[in-house]
Amino acid sequence: MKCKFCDNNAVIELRAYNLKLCDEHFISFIENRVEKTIRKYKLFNREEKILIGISGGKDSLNTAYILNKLQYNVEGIYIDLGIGEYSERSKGKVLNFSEKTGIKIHIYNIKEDFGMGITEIARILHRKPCSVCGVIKRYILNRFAYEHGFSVIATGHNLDDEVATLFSNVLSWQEGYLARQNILLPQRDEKLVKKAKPLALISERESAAYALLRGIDYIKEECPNAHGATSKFYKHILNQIEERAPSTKLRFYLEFIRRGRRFFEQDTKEGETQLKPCEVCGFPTTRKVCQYCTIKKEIQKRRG
Ligand code: Q46
Ligand code: ZN
Ligand code: ZN
Repeated sequence: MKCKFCDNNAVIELRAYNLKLCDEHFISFIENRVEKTIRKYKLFNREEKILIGISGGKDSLNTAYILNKLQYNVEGIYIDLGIGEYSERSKGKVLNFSEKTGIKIHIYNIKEDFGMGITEIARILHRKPCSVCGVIKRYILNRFAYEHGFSVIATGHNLDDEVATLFSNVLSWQEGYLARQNILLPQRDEKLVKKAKPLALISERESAAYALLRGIDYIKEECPNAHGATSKFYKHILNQIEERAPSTKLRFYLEFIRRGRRFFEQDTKEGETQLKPCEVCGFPTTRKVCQYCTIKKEIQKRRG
């Protein structure tokens, strides 16, 4: 199997693009695709300060690596969720990556805010860890970015993540979520930093191959709270469809972004809930007190 562009042996076949590529051409294919995504969807420019949410997994480390390589102005933030050994190991990978690449990565420990990790917070509040975790991570990313002068937050969401979310939202016609799903989430409030997904058109498999070829050492195990996530089941089904009909995932997602999304956007625009400052922290929310402050208050009350 020869590379489409040179005489070297191909190391990967990308059926969605009908391409077989050697390692060098695969690496430049991925980097060009990310650069094109950034330009086409106007995610950010080289003057902007970009904060990358880094978990220690392949996608977020790849995002940092690629953006840095493309000479964007990036720093990362690792949020230590206090999930036992999993957090310890992922933090180790992140520190290692930072040392090797010279990319600055801030470490934020949620224990400083709550006195405990995610699993314990969820147990005390009788909530699912991932729902509490999502609220806390989103809040910290935004507040940190805002307070440190970043104009954009980049996350490592890949094509498979995006397609699984889209599939799930379509199955139950979640109009509000469909209206908000995009590669760029613009700034809706002075204190709400815009969010971008530069890897949105890179599949999970492509991302794993890129990390491998670039020698990026990432955490392979999953968070212990991720077990049984519906998104995993959807990804599995979508991969079966992709196996039979290559490029279905990409088409489903891109056609939604190009053509489908706007219909949901129009429907929800008028009824869009107004953001107002949280009475406790001042960051925008649709409630009187934001979810983050509510969780914090509840935890403080239970701890006495
Ligand atoms: S870290 Fe947090 Fe994930 Fe773990 S608790 Fe759930 S949301 S699974 S990306
Ligand atoms: Zn080649
Ligand atoms: Zn608040």
